[in-house]
Amino acid sequence: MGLLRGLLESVSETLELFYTATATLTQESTNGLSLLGTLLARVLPLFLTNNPLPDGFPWGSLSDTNTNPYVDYPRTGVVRYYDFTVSRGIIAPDGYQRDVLLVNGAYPGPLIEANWGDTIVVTVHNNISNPEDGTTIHWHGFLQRETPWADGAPGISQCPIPPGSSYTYEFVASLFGTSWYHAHYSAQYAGGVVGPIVVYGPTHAKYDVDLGPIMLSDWYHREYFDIVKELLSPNASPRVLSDNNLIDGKMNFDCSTVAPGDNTPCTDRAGISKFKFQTGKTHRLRLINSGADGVQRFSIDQHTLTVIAEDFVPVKPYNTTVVTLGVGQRTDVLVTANAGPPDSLFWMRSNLTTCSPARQPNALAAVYYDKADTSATPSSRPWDVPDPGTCANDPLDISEPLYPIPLPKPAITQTMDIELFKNASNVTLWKFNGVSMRTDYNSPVILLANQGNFSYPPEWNVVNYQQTTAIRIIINNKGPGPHPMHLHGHNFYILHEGPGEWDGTIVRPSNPMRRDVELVRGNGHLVIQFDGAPGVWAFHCHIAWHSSGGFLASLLVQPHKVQQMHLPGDVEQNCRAWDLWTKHNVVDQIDSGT
Ligand SMILES: *[C@@H]1O[C@H](CO)[C@@H](O)[C@H](O)[C@H]1NC(C)=O
Ligand SMILES: *[C@@H]1O[C@H](CO)[C@@H](O)[C@H](O)[C@H]1NC(C)=O
Ligand SMILES: *[C@@H]1O[C@H](CO)[C@@H](O)[C@H](O)[C@H]1NC(C)=O
Ligand SMILES: *[C@@H]1O[C@H](CO)[C@@H](O)[C@H](O)[C@H]1NC(C)=O
Ligand SMILES: *[C@@H]1O[C@H](CO)[C@@H](O)[C@H](O)[C@H]1NC(C)=O
Ligand SMILES: *[C@@H]1O[C@H](CO)[C@@H](O)[C@H](O)[C@H]1NC(C)=O
Ligand SMILES: [Cu+2]
Repeated sequence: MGLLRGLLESVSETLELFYTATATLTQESTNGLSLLGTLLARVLPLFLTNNPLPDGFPWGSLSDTNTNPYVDYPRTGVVRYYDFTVSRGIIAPDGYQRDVLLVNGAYPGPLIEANWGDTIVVTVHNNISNPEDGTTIHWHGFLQRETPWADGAPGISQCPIPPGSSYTYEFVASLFGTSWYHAHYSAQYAGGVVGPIVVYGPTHAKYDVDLGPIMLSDWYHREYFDIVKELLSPNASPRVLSDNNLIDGKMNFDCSTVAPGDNTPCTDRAGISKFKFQTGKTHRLRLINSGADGVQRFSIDQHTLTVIAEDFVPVKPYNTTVVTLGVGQRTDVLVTANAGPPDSLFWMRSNLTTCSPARQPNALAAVYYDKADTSATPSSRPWDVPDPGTCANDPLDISEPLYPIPLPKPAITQTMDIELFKNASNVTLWKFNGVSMRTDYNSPVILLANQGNFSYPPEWNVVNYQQTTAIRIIINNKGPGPHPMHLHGHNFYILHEGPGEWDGTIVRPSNPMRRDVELVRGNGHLVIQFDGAPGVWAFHCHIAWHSSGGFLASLLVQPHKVQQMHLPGDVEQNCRAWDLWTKHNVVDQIDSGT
């Protein structure tokens, strides 16, 4: 009896630690220079006004219903410049102190903003020292038409940026909506190199307040390098447990659960994210799963979510109480603050699903209406929507792109299997399309293709489609876990997703859903198709640990056109700098490299 009472007391004590809105740490000690998730975070505008295009919106009469964004976008001629420095730092996002990697001293990193059709230029300085390491940054979801070398995948579209060196990425924001950037070098982004991107564009859906990015991320107390090293050691378990779950980089942690002997500084009630809602008004929330592994289920107590975009694709609005996001996916939702009087406050929640190995799966943030006391702790009840346990995305037939595009006839249909295996040294790795990928940082495929060299070592896992552009891929997942499949440089059509083998059914062929990431469930299939653009495009599982374990293919599309491209001199110059650095330093490439 006494034991039971003790247990119950410890459970309610734990709940109190999580469910508290009073922070004990400063924002700087939890998140460096980031203000996301604080009451000081900027509310975003409807578009950036320093734009020379005349009258009204910068995109003129182009809209999200009348324009095929893969063909047409405004050529604004405006360039948005950013300067990023990637450095080591020490922060405690959930109270447990960690060595991390920061962009401009912030976790999450600074917001990139542009209008639809602007050009984004980011100069990245690699200031990683003690120890030094390479880096690259990928601009998730951008099409990189005519600029495939700006895609940020090491060994595929560029050499890593050596320590002490800089590299400038330049690309057009030809799609609009919500996205993010992250390091693509090893599993480095799990160490903190992530940040949000907003491309302002037309929207048929009306809202009053743009609350900006809400980044949902599982969080690990160990450094990414140590996790990968352990994962890729002989006879290791392929499961990696996350320690916590964050909203805009913040959450509380129960420090009494830290392993005995671990003397890392840890503080209870570090502080959760807080958001202000204007009573009666409609807010746009830009949800981004920027985690390393976990599938998120997002909700706000007593509020309906109206989904208006998924990834960079505006969709016909639909209402729901919970949205599911695999790693890399974005969902833009509208929320009206009409669930109570002006002094109301509610919990925002993001739960990792049952298929995401987690010690503490439930992230919390507080939502305050105008007149609510922002130091108070909400006591609202969650929606009663049990996790269906499929670890799949929400059903395909509920999301329909606003701008309809019928599915073209495929010129090729290919099957790619996902398999786990042990190599000759007993290391558990992934095979995708029969190969476990390992990149060569010093020889990016795009440079070789540009020089007319199309023969590569098998472990680079390059698939050359020659002249073919209408490419259909049937992905068969032979294992029990889900994988968020991400294709660089494209929004693919999603034909079907489900358990077992594909039966040939296509969901809404007149206008299939399009995205840049979609989950394939355990022991299931995912069928996609895309209109291939010239370039070399990584196609991989977005779970950082799986990609490290070789789960990546490089799709070489229209190689003859890649050969004719005029690559900027910086691409080769950066490879010379990387070659030089690797002559004097040992690159400890413990994984696939991506
Ligand atoms: C470079 O990194 C060091 C820490 O390793 C930091 O002290 C310094 O401020 C960083 N420089 C810049 C320009 O961010
Ligand atoms: C969604 O719900 C809101 C009320 O919260 C309602 O006004 C709106 O019409 C609904 N939209 C759709 C597409 O059902
Ligand atoms: C999230 O987790 C909380 C706590 O376990 C639970 O009460 C709630 O129903 C969950 N919400 C969703 C949408 O799964
Ligand atoms: C097995 O994989 C590990 C990790 O990639 C690698 O270091 C090792 O060399 C591989 N063993 C063999 C025999 O290929
Ligand atoms: C691999 O593991 C098996 C079983 O644990 C063991 O018998 C074998 O010696 C190991 N091989 C290597 C190369 O480590
Ligand atoms: C093409 O590149 C590969 C990988 O670097 C190299 O092994 C091969 O020799 C090259 N082929 C030619 C014809 O240069
Ligand atoms: Cu995976």
